[in-house]
Amino acid sequence: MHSRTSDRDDVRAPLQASASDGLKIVIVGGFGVGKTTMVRSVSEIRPLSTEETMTQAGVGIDDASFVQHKTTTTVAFDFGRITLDERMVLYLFGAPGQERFWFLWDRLFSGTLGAVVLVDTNRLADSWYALDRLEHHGTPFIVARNNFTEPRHTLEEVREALDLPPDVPMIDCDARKRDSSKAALVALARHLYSLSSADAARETLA
Ligand SMILES: Nc1nc2c(ncn2[C@@H]2O[C@H](COP(=O)(O)OP(=O)(O)OP(=O)(O)O)[C@@H](O)[C@H]2O)c(=O)[nH]1
Ligand SMILES: [Mg+2]
Repeated sequence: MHSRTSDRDDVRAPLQASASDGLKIVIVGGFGVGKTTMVRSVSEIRPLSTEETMTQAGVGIDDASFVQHKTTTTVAFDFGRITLDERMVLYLFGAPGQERFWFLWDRLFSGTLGAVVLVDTNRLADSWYALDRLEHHGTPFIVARNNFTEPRHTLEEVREALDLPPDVPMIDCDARKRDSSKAALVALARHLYSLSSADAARETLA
């Protein structure tokens, strides 16, 4: 297996000495929904990707009809980093989307604070597995709709279709754009913060 890196030239982003809190975040979702693209667009270091050329093994299993120009797929994980402030650093792990690599997911979730679930509303059912595993692990998450085509539904309609509770944040994003991917991570950080504040308030009241 070879690892491939992106073309970024702004790779000299040393970890600040003041950084003390590393938060592990995973980007999950169905096959070809844009997980690697999101890690690449937002990482401040040249991301590690384990992309391999798609082979016959995926024929009849992976629906590539929505991602016709896609020639590679993640076979282990993507890794990137983004500094939130002087102390906080996010470590980003993009999960592999092809079903035969799903056995890696449970390991990837270990020590994860939260997740961004990328969904393509043309293929909503592809998100079931991610949502199921996150619920199983009790990992907090937000849902980011990666708009490959002009959206035809409101986010509330998507919430209903995915049967998501009202407190799960949902946003639109374009995984190819750094600002948009960053906004997804900020939404997740806010969500995690509000959950931990709610926990602290409950403990105080108890
Ligand atoms: N039009 C459009 N294309 C996108 C967007 N995000 C990703 N893509 C393209 O969709 C394809 C799939 O993206 P990847 O980032 O490889 O998807 P992935 O989820 O990592 O795929 P697997 O690891 O194989 O599951 C690539 O060709 C991207 O350039 C988007 O927001 N809009
Ligand atoms: Mg990928």
